[in-house]
Amino acid sequence: MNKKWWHDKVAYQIYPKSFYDSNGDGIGDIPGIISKLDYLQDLGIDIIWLSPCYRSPLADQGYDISDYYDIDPRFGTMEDMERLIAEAKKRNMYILMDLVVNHCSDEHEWFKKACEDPDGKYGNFFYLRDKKEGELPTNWRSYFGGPVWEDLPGTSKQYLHLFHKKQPDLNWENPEVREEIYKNINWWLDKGLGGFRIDAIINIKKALPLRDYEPDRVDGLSSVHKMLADASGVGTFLGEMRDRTFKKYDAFSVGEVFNEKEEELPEFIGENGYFSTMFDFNETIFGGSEKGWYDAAPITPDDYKKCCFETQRKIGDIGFVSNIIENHDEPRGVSRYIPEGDCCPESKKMLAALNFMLRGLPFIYQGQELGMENVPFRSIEEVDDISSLDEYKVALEAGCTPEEALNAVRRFSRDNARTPMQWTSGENAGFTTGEPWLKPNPNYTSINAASQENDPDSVRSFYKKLISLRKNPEYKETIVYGTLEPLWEDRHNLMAYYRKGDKTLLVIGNYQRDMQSVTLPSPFRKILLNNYPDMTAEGLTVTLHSYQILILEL
Ligand code: TEU
Ligand code: CA
Repeated sequence: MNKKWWHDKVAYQIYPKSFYDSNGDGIGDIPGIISKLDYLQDLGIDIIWLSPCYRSPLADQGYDISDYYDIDPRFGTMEDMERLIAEAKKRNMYILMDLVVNHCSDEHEWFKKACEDPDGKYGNFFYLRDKKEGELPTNWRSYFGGPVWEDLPGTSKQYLHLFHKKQPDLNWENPEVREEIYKNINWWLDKGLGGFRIDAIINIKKALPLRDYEPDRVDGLSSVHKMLADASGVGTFLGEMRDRTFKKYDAFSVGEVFNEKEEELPEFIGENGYFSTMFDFNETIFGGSEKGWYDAAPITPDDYKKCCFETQRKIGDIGFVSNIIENHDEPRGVSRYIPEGDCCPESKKMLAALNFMLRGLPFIYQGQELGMENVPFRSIEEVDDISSLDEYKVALEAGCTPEEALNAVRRFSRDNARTPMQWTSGENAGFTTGEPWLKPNPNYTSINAASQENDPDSVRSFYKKLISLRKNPEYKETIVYGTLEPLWEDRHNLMAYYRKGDKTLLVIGNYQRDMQSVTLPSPFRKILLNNYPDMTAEGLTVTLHSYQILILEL
């Protein structure tokens, strides 16, 4: 495998609105991020992905962009953004922006011009169809609920939106649209960005001609996934985008790719792939149901292990996958992947190490390093996220009681990850001096950065140790490039694997409350990491404590 500048790095995702508010308006901002760069550097972070902070009506929290060349005033100014890039550079850090180009905002000037003259140049920037009374162009259900078609204001046409109605889909079939997008990407790369995280990118290719699919819910609509499975040729767009933009800059790109076909992996992330890497969502989609969140199956430790190993096998040495425990669209990983009632510093550290030591690029989502947990929402009024509000409605319509519907939201709400970063035990978790746009998780009094930074046994300190292990010159080669081989794969509630390179490492996690013994295949030389002060061993037999994780050098 040809080595790339980003292979041995550690990445961190910031959700700007909830990271740190520098001016007391209750909304996190870029100057706030700049003031926390030292915190991130201390942790060992090299690459920072910012969720969108372009000009936006924030209908989907910035994933609806009205000006790709501007920063939303709520997040700061272009000067702030340039300063962030420069300050990061001083610390040998790279900034990634979020590339949201499947759709723009209905407040973007392209869309406004399309409304004024739907048959003109900008009409062809979108998917427009003539409106027919009592009939929609297709029966697809948008990701956020309801049909994907909406009346184009002031015209006799309708436009397509796979996401919210304030997120009209851009017509990638139109070369002028693609030119505009590449121009913008290069404009940002010229400013010194390290690259991009690429949003919802599989959606850019629609199956043409547009047609209906089998309905899958009582609303008579069909999931967008059916259409996407039927679409082919996205690679032509992705390859063109790579060649016209990222490649020229040796920029880093990480794709938000769902449902790629296994045989296409080399095209996506192999040598000269469309992207540098893409996220592994195998764990996050596990148990998902076509019916909605209320019907989703929980994931057990054995399932979690299976999902991780499945991805590792699939990718092999084709390329580099990006590993996550959570992101801004998912519940907190510790609440999801640790059996109920067992969330504690030990189990959080175990999960961290199991994920972090996988082959690939580790991404940490803000607050994950503190072990931040899901939010105990008391009512749906406390939820802001459009996706959660839709799923609540879907659950009620399917016959759930309000409590059952709220439970589904508690389990999966995107707001679980969007509450303010917990900096201190002070008011509003130290996130803002004003009124926060979303209430902090009440557990900030016990889970916060200030109390963990100087505690050698904190979850944050454990993350720091994991990061320094990955960067330790003695083990780096093995951890970054070594192969991954599962061990004792059929053992219940145990996840173990080798990392083999110039060293042989063994990661063993006791994924349960009860103790459990294993017999090592050979004696170990050194304990590289342990979430307990001790390790119980007799000869080759090791008895692991509740949720104990060991990284051993054999
Ligand atoms: O997400 C794309 C996506 O397909 C899902 O993860 C989606 O957010 C989820 O099904 C809703 O519960 C990306 C962004 O990460 C997400 O925040 C945006 O809302 C979405 O694209 C639209 O830009
Ligand atoms: Ca602010």
